[in-house]
Amino acid sequence: MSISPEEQRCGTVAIIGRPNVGKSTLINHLVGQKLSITSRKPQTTRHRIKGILTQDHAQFVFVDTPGIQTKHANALHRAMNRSVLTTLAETDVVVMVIEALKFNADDQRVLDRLPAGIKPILAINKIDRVHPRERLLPFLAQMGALNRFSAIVPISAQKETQLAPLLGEIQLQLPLAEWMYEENDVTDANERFFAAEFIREQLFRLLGDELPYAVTVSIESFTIEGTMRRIQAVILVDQDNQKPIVIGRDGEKLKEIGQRARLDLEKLFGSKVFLELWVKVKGGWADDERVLKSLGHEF
Ligand SMILES: Nc1nc2c(ncn2[C@@H]2O[C@H](COP(=O)(O)OP(=O)(O)OP(=O)(O)O)[C@@H](O)[C@H]2O)c(=O)[nH]1
Ligand SMILES: [Mg+2]
Repeated sequence: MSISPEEQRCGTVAIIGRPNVGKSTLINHLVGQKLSITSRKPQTTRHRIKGILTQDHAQFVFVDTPGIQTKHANALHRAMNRSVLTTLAETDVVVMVIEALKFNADDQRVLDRLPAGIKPILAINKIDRVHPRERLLPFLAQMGALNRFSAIVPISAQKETQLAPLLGEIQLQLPLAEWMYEENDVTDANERFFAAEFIREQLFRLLGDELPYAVTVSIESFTIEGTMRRIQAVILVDQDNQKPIVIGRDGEKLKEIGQRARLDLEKLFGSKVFLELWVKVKGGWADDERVLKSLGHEF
């Protein structure tokens, strides 16, 4: 069925919230494809990532954002927080994600930072962890009493519970506008970007508690040879002593990182991927605006 341009709704939907509440997981499950990397550790997302869903009359352009935080203060984190606030200025709908039964000082700070006049939709995530479900009722009442939200929807992003009602609430706020993307588009990011992100995801998942914050990934070359993608990537670490940890004994760790990232990339691209990984020391990269710019952060 084709929808005439006059009937189309389209808009950007910013997904905001403190670190680790499940923003990226939500986008991936709304769009139906893994685009945004996730981990059990806070501040996994460093870039704004768009995920697009077209359904009936509506095209939702979701924008994943880095968790708003105040604990770290290097140039990377300043750029991350600023990018969230820029997103809000350009956005049609705001969805704020929190964890069920946990509304803490960091959540309050996210609310306090919102420009006056923005009434977000509140998505109360991870309700699969709440037993019995009735325990949610007083929490729902408490959130309602804040009088800050245009709607409140309890969900489980991971189990895909109640995502349809959430989409319904978002759709009510989407402006009448012609679609910006093709009906089947899921993202506007390029393959190079996903290569760097999917490697970074494995660094977050496989490298202990501190190291993920001291590493990043730079794609040195990306070529398509027939149906195969050939990718050369460098993992940048902050200090000499971090390099052997990323490489592991007999290179085992680096091999595992590469294998997992490669499988995810092959799924996303639908083609064979040949991935070569190196580790390099670049002291102070997270405070070097030139390096950050080259990695796609905006200043
Ligand atoms: N039980 C449960 N866990 C979830 C749910 N949604 C997300 N998670 C988990 O919560 C953790 C954080 O998820 P992310 O999607 O990376 O969170 P985020 O808000 O994007 O985090 P940052 O990018 O660091 O700000 C991961 O371990 C997810 O698997 C959910 O509905 N239920
Ligand atoms: Mg995230």
